[in-house]
Amino acid sequence: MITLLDYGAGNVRSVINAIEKLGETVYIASGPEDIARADKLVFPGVGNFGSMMHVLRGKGYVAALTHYLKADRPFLGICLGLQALFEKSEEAPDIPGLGIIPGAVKRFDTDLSVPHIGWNGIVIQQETAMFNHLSGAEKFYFVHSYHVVPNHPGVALTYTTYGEPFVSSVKAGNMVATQFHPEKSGDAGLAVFQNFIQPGPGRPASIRPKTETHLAKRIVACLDVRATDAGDLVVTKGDQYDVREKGEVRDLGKPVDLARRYYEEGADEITFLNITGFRDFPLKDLPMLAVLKQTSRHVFVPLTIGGGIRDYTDPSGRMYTALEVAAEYFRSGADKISIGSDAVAIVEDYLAAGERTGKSAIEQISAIYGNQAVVISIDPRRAYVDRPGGKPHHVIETELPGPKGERHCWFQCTVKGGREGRPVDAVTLAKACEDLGAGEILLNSIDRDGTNSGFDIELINAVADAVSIPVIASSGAGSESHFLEVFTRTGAEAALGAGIFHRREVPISAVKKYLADKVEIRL
Ligand code: 1PR
Repeated sequence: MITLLDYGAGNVRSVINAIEKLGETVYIASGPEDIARADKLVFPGVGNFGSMMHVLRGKGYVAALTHYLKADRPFLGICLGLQALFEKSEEAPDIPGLGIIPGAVKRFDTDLSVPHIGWNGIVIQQETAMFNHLSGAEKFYFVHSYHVVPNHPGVALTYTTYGEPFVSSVKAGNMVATQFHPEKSGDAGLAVFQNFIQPGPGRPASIRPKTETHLAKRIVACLDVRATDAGDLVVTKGDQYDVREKGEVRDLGKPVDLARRYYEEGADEITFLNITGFRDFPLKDLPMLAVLKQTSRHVFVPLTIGGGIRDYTDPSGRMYTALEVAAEYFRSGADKISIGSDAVAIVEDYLAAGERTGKSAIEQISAIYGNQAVVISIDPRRAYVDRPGGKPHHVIETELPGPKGERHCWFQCTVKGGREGRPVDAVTLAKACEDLGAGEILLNSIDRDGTNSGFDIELINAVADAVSIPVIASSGAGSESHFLEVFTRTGAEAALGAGIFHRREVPISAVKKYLADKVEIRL
């Protein structure tokens, strides 16, 4: 049996699912005495270093953990469960860590996007059974803005490169802790758990000289989900956001089945968008939560869910905050939530007030679950103008003239699934959301959605050049070469496809095969 330390933030469900998938039982510690009794302890952490240490102290876990670790008992720390082992972190300079490993946790100091999100390699530095049955060439899923810097390099188990090499896991005796998320790293990650649960006789992956690793461009499969008129929850797909064909909602399959298929085909991430979330209240929409719960039992790559994440008052007058909605999604297996319509309202208020209030959904959710957990889904449409001046928007010169031959355009944000245009542009919105604490931009295009005509390169460049957080390019993928184009002509770190995957026009595996010798990807 594995004891799991859950201090109440983020997605421990996926760690439980991964361990249970391997046939092992999980006992969730409910107090320090459970740590003392554990045979093998897993400590997954997400969110903020300061709030984690605060909760660990408040619940009396610090002494129990320190005692457990000093006795060299089997321990697997994940993400913040690694960072907690160090003396201090730049994320919360006044709050001490456990101090088991001398050293500090530092923020990435790089021109690259921060957080470091996605699949990156490892270079193994110590003999360990933790990587039995692996070659060492696999990629693992990372999502973090801070990394550990041990005083003594001998504790490093692996290095990974993001701008500079950093220590991506440590090992000392029976204590192993990884910055990457084995529970989100597909088969390679499951192998790490298996080796922790019961290391078999397999050959350990070989130690390698310190070489560079590379972050992969991500291929994301997106499932737009809604109920049909008959009330069945289905994956649908629009043409420029119109999901009806001959009056009926297009039904392209069951959400859980499709998500599983895309995982098996090699999707690096899966996104569910509850596309009628703007009018239905998701906490009443239990089937959507059930979809997430079932999916996360079998799918071990990151799951994002969007739709309806906003404050809400139900007919009885009960008020729900966006944070409560997000928390329910995280508890059900989501790694990230995506905010669409509400982000536009938040940014309009922020621009009008000229300062942060700390009260918006973006600020509140990122403060508790970390910036990486908050994705902003933008639904822009091109608005053509004759000339660049005269508009308070980010206007670009375009190679795709408008209906009257206009040579300039801006990208107008919309809400409610494209039904309503707002007076804010996608570039301004993305920058403001980054200021407020968002960790990633999911950049759709109503003009390209469902057209199979390729991504809107001008839109993606305008936004990706303006922000330092990762941008997921979305809308218009129709062939393998469109993915190559978006990765070579823009700074997008991920590209999303929906229709081509649902209609089986091009499988994800074919996209990856096509890209394999041209851009860095995870195979
Ligand atoms: O506003 O916070 O409730 O979130 C609602 C979410 O639902 C938003 O993220 C919004 O983008 C999405 N949404 C709302 N209506 C639609 C619709 O299609 N009628 N879908 C919709 C948006 C865009 C992508 C699509 C890509 C790729 N769909 O999700 O998957 O365009 O498609 P393609 O590869 O087939 O071209 P809130």
